[in-house]
Amino acid sequence: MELYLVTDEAACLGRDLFWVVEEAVKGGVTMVQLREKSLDTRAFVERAKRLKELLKPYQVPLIINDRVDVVLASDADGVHIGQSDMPYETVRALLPPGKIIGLSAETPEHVVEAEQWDLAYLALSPLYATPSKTDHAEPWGLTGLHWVRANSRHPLVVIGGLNQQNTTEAIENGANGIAVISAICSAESPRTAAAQLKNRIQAGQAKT
Ligand code: TZP
Ligand code: MG
Repeated sequence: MELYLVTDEAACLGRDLFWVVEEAVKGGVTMVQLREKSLDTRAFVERAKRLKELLKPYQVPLIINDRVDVVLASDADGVHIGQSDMPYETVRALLPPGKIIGLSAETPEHVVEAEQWDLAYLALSPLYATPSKTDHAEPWGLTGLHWVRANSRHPLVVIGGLNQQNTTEAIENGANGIAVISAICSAESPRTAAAQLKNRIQAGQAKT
């Protein structure tokens, strides 16, 4: 989850979502989350199956937002849950062994509670305010990121407002990875944008 792409067709400037994802993966994306807030279930499953096939040769894991049933139906690699989705224990009990779970944390209480769980990553949501998610919580900012780093054993992903300008500092300040929608989906070249973000991540890692 070093460079984690979260999909949003509406952010793709009219271009095909599968093309955007494949370009981004060629540029260096290491994990993809299919996030669909308005597709019906059948279309969601079809899209998940197609993405899973697309990502297989690249060995990039596919994570499904919110929906454990879509993970099972598409044989995706795991699920991303938020604080109002199915609770962790229920998700873990429903998933076969080997599937991974990522969780969004919006408050210090969420971070502390998550210490007891087996998570592939904890996502600080949002790091910065972003128009890509209108109902987001109070941003963590770098001060919040510092606190979480000191209080969590999980790999940390930051999401919300990450771009070419602020990626390096997020990594320097304790994030293990960044998750983006618009910095890749809305870029003129998703492939170049991903490659440049990867460089910014590496620059941050070199300073830590
Ligand atoms: N969750 C918290 S912020 C966000 C999500 C899905 C949107 C991130 O989009 P962007 O364009 O990378 O700020
Ligand atoms: Mg959710």
